[in-house]
Amino acid sequence: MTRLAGKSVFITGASAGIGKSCAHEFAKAGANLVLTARRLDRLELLRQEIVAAYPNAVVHCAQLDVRDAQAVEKVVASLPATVSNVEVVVNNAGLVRGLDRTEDVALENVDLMLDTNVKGPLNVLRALLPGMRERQSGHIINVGSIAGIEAYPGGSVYCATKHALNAITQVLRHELMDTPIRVSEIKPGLVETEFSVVRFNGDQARADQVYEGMTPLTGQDIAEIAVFIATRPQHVQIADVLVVATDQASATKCHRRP
Ligand code: NDP
Ligand code: 8X3
Repeated sequence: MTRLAGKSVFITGASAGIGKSCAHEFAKAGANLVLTARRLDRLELLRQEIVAAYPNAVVHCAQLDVRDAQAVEKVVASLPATVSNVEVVVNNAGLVRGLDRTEDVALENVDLMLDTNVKGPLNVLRALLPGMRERQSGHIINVGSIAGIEAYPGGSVYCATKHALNAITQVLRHELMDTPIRVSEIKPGLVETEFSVVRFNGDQARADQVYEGMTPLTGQDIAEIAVFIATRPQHVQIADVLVVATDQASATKCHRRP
């Protein structure tokens, strides 16, 4: 039995990549899950996979676009009793679009990234934090990025969103310091998920080039870290984890084999 047994874990962006791996890992740790994303069909398939692997797992799926504050409130307000006391929230939903110079970024992509990566986690926190404060219990795990502490050409908006999330994480630690609620951030470097396919608008070949000649992290690597963070004793708050592939030195430097 782990410290997470029977606890409710709310994951955003659970339909793919890191969020999907988190769903598997938290289920393995005995948690009850709330899986959210826009693609409900994927969540339902994931629920079936998890229940097949862990027959006692409690899994609640909800279609959710984190950009929609009212929808977030509605999903949180209608959680079934088995998962309504959310103990851990993994603020993972996020995306990048394009690699354009600052002056060339399409306005719709500016909004898309800011709304998803910054307003999204804020919407989720606004809905879940009051309950955590009331219960005097909870753990916020934000999925930031190496792009939240570094910057690279073509990343003005995405890097800005992850720097903003880093600021939000730090603010929360101040605001919640006098409560038992913990706040953590994981900042991954290159993780091979659907992230780059989304960045390059479905261009799989271009996405593959991002990881060419190097061994990137996997969603599973990040999920294991998330569960590690969530299973420390109550007095231990892992504030910040920067995790990169062994082949990666910085946001812009990777060792690539021919
Ligand atoms: P994926 O594209 O594989 O997964 C992204 C997830 O976010 C999907 O489940 C998607 O679900 C969800 N999502 C996107 N927009 C929304 C939205 N508006 N509302 C709800 N869910 C949404 O990428 P990753 O798993 O790699 O990305 C997860 C997080 O990790 C992101 O925050 C990303 O910035 C961060 N990250 C990724 C790195 C990488 O190299 N892959 C490195 C560092 C950080 P759906 O489309 O069904 O809504
Ligand atoms: C994802 C990593 O370097 O593509 O956050 O921005 S990077």
